[in-house]
Amino acid sequence: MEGLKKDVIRHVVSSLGSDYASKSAYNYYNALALAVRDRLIDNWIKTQRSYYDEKAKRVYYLSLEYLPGKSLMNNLHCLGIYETARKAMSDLGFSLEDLAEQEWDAGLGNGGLGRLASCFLDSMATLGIPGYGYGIRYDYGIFHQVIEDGKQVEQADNWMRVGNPWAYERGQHLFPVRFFGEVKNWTDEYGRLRHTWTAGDTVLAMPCDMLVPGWDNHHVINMRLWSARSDVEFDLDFFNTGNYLGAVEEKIFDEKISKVLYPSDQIEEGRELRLKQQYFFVTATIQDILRRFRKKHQDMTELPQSVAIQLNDTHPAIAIAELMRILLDEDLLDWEVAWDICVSTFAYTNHTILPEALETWPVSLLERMLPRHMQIIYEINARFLREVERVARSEDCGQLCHRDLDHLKQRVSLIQERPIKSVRMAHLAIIGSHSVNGVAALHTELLKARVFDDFQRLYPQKINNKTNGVTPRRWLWSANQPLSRLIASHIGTGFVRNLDELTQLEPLAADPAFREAWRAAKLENKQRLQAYIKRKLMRELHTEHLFDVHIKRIHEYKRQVLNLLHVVTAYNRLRHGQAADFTPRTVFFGGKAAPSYFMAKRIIHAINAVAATVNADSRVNDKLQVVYLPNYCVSQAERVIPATELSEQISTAGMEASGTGNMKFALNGALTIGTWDGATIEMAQAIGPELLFIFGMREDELVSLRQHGYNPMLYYHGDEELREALDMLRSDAFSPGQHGLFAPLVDNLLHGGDRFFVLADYRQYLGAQQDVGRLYLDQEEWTRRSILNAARMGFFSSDRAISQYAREIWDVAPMAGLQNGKGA
Ligand code: GPW
Repeated sequence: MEGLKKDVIRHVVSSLGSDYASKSAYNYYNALALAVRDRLIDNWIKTQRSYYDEKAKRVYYLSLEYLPGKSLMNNLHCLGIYETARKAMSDLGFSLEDLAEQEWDAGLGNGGLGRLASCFLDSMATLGIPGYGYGIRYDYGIFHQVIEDGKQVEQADNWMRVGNPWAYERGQHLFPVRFFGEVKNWTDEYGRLRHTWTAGDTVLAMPCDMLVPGWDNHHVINMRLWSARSDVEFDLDFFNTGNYLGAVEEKIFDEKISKVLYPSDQIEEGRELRLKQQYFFVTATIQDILRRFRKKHQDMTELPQSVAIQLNDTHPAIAIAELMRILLDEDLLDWEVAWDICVSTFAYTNHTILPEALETWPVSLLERMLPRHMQIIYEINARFLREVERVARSEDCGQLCHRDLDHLKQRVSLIQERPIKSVRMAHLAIIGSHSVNGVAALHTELLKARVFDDFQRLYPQKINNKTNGVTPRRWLWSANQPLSRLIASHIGTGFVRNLDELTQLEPLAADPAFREAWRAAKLENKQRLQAYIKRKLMRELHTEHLFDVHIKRIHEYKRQVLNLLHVVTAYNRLRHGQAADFTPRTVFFGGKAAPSYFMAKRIIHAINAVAATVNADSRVNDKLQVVYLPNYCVSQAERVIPATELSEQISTAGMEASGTGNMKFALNGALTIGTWDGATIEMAQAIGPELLFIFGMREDELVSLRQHGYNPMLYYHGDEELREALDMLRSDAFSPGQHGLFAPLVDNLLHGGDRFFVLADYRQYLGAQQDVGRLYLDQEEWTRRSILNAARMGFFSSDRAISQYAREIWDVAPMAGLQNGKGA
C-alpha cells in the first residue's frame, strides 16, 4: 500500500505538475489511474512479446464500436489491488468510490453491439487468448442525453477534454489512408492484367492503445483505436505555397474522419463520412495486421494459420475488398490464391435481422471514393454468380432449381438494383468469410431459414450459432460487491473466472438464512441507487417498492410502449379504486434514441409525460412511481442492474437478435418478465421457464398472424382497458395544452399496422405483470427464485462464448500457462 501511495503522490507532482497538498479529486483520480497503468504496462509488454516468441495465432476483433465504460475499478479488481487502493486513497483523504466518479465513460458505441465487443476483449484477456481489439477513437462518443420538458436533448460528449490517463498515443507510428483517385492498368511479366490504385487524398491513422487486463493472470491485451491525423504538416509544399490558412483548413477537414460516433443504432444513415470512417478504420487495421505478420512470414498463403479476423457486423466488411486489393495489387498473387486466403481469414458476426439495419452502400459512392475496391467487388460478384449457377445446375442442387436461377441470382447478388444501385455489405461479408454466426439460437435459426436462406442452401456449413455472453468481472464482481461477497463467502471466488460454479448456490436457495442475506444484499443495492437518484434527480425512491426496470436503446421493436401501456393501465386501476391488491412498484425507464428517429424520441416524451402525471397524483403515488433515468450508459447500468428486481425483456418475438442486458439482470438476481425472444429463450431453458415470467406470442405465431391479416383495431375494440389507455394517450390526458402530441404513437399502433404487435401482446403482458405482483408479496419464494436464476446463469458468461469462437471459428488456443488463470 505504501508503494501505491508513493506512486500516486509522485504522479500528482511529476506527471500532472500539481501540488500534492492541494487535494483535488481530479488530480488524485488521474494520478491513481497512471499508477495503475504503470502496473499494467510491464505485463502488457511481456504478453505481446510472448505472442512473438510462441508464434501464436492472433485474433483480431474489428468493431466500429466499443463501450468500455469506466476503467479504474475494473482494472483494480483485475490486478487484485482494489482493497489496497481503497486503503491507500483513504489514507490520502479520498473515498475510492468518489474518485472513480471522476472518470468519464468511454462511450465509443451505441448499445449492445459495442458493449459485447468490450465484454469479448475482457474474456480474451482472461482466457489468455492472443487477441486484439481494433476500433476508432472518436473524439466525441455517444451523445450525452438530458431530458428537458420531457424531451431528449443531445449534448456533445467531449470525453477526452480532460485527457485520458489510460491511453498511449503513438504519434510516431502513423499509417497512410487514401481515398478517391483512379485505377491504372498494366501488364505484368507473364502478360497478366494488373491494377494500381493511385489515390487522391491521403490522411494518416494514429494508434491509441488502451490496455485490457485479464482477471488475476498477468495477461494484458491491447485495444488499438485509430485517430485521424492530417498529412498536411508532413507535406511542406502545402505551407510553402503561401496558403497557410488554406493548409490549416485542409488539416481540420482531414481530421474530421474520427471526430464523432454515428449515434444511430440499427438504422443505416448512408452518409459519405460514415463510409470514410469504415474504410479509414479498416485499411489502418489491415496494414497493422500485415506489418506484424510480415515480421515472421514471407509467404502470404500462411496468413490464415497465423491470423483470424472477426468482423463485428458488416460495418468493417470492406476489409474483405481491402485485403484482396493488397494481395492482388501489391503482393501480385493470383485471384484464386488471394480469395482463398481471404475466406480462410475472415469470419462475420451478424447482430440483426431488421431490414432497416442491413447495410448497403451506393455503387456511385464506392466508385468515387474507393474505385479499386468497387472493381474488386464486381469481380467477386461475377465469380460468385458463376459459382451459384454451377451449383444450381449440378445434380445435388437440393432445393435450388434452375428455373428460378435468375431470381436466385438477383436475390444473392452483391449488388441490388433498387431503389438505387448499391452493394449489400452482408452478402459481401458472407461470401468473403468461412464462418457466419448469429448471436443466439433463435436468431441463428432465423438467419438460416429466412434472411440468408439462399446462402444456407449454397453453403450449409457456414452459418453457425454463438450465443452472446457477458463478463462476470464487470457485471457481477465489480458492479455488485454486496452480492459477490455473499456468494464468495459460501462458494469461494472461483465463479469470477468460471461462472458455472454458481450452480453451487442452488442448495442454498432452500436455506432461509441465506435467503435473508441475499435480500439484504439486494436491499443494500437498492439503497445505494436511492442515494444516487436523490443526488442526481432530487427524488426520493421507496426501497420497499418492487424495482421494475426497462433500460436499453429506445426502439419500437423493444416495445417500451408496451410497458408504458401497462403503467397507464395500472394508473387507471389505482385511480378507479380497482386495484386493492396492487403491489407497490417503481417503474424505471432509461435509454437513448437516435437523434434522427422521430418515433423513438416521441416515446421518450410520452414516458416522461406519463411519469409526470402519475408521480404528481397523490391518489396513487405511494403505490406507483415512474422514473426516467437520463443518459443511460455503462456506468449507470452498473448502478441500476444490481438494484433491479424485475427485468423487462419484452421485444417482439424474433426481433431482438440476442440481448445482453437480459443476462446482466438475471446474473444479479433479478427475475425476468419477457417474451420468447433472443437469448432470453436460452436463459429460460437454462433456469427453468417456470422461474421467469414468459408471455406473449411466439415468432412462428406472429408469422401466421401476419399472414392471416393482423388487425390491431380488433384488440382496441375488444379490450376496454387497452382502449382507455390508448384514448388517454391520444386525448392529451398526459399532454395538457399540447394537442395531438402523442397521437403519432397511437396512430402508429391503430392505423399504421402495429408492426411490432404491441396490441397483440398487451393482455398477456398484463397477466404476467399480475403474476409478478402476486409473487413479490411472497418474499421467501421470490428470493428463492432470484437465487436460482443467478445460480443457473453460468452459460451466459462471455468466457464461454469466447471459448466457442476460439475453438469453432478461430482455431486458436489460450497461451501456455494461462489456461488455469495464473500467468507466468
Ligand atoms: F444492427 N445490436 C446493436 F445488428 O446493439 F448492427 N446495434 C446494432 O447496430 C446492431 C445490433 C446491428 C445488438 C442487437 O440488437 C442485440 O440483440 C445483441 O444482443 C447485440 O447487438 C450484441 O449481439
